[in-house]
Amino acid sequence: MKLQHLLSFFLALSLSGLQAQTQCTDDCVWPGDANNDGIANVFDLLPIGVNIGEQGYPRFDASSEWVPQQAIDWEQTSPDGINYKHFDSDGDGYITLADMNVVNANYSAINNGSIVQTSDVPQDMPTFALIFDTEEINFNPDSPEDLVVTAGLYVAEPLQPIYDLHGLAMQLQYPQDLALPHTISFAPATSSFFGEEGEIYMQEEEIAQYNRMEVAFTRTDGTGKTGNGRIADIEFIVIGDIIGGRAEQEVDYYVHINDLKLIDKKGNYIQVDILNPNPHFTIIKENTTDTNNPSTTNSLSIIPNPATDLIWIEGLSANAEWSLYDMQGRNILHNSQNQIDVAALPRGVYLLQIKHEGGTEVHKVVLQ
Ligand SMILES: [Ca+2]
Ligand SMILES: [Ca+2]
Repeated sequence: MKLQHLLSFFLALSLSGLQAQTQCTDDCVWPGDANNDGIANVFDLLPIGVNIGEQGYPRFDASSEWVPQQAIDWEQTSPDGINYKHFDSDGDGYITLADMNVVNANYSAINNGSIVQTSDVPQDMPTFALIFDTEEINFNPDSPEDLVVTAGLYVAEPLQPIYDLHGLAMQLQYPQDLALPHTISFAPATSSFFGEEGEIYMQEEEIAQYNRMEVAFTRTDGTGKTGNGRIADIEFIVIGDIIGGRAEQEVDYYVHINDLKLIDKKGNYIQVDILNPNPHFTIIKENTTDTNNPSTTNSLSIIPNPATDLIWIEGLSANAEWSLYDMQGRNILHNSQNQIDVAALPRGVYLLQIKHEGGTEVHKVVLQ
């Protein structure tokens, strides 16, 4: 620490003591918003991860609360112009894994993501792709078991590797009508050039209200890795009941890469060329003896939808039963009556699963 910084540090300490009631107004630290874009989410884990081990001025009166906090500028600034004080989420003067926990604590779902630009990218950019391990999967409506489909995240090509990759964060949009909450999970890939489990800090967040998974992978030892290939595995579970209740013979399961950031060991963001922003696989319902059985299609009506107080299930047979799930996958109500009292439930989106003699169908219900 240079003498002048030391002096200004103690001066600021005494000033901040005098101005304890004054709100921070200029270049304030919001604990967890490391990249200073207004919210705390997976993308903030990248600059923290790159700079683990760095140290600077602690914040006076530091807290991890989501309030703007006065902080003295550190001597270090990232390549994109962010002062390192923003990476010290908890304000203790050290950038450590503990600062990532503050991102977690102040996690926000507000940002709906920016659409990834794929046009006008230079030819020499490293590539990025989400590739499903299978293009088609068969589903037997007679024994509706859950389907498991895996995919990989691939970075760069053998002749055009990515250099010094330190971390990656992305938002993945999933189909609300096909993916129930908690049916998508990520893991570092084995034998990856980027590193394996244990070398990599991974955090995944589900923003069920926006049908979105957010994930970050960051190395924690300050090094970057050069190479190409699969760096992460993704597992998708498709609940058999959902497919069994649909009329179509083929159902496409699309995901969309909403936002993506890669960072190198020096904190520079690496631009990549996303090969396919809308990857998908197709679920093919096998022909069974009663393919034209109308009762296997959605035959019931949910009235009204959106609903406020009461929902009626029109056409519900005597021996049918239903379950209402919230978007966290919790079973809220279960019954067999043809009316549902939803007046007391929090407003939002729910999934109504109805089991009847013709099969199972799932309806999305909105309470407003
Ligand atoms: Ca942020
Ligand atoms: Ca810290």
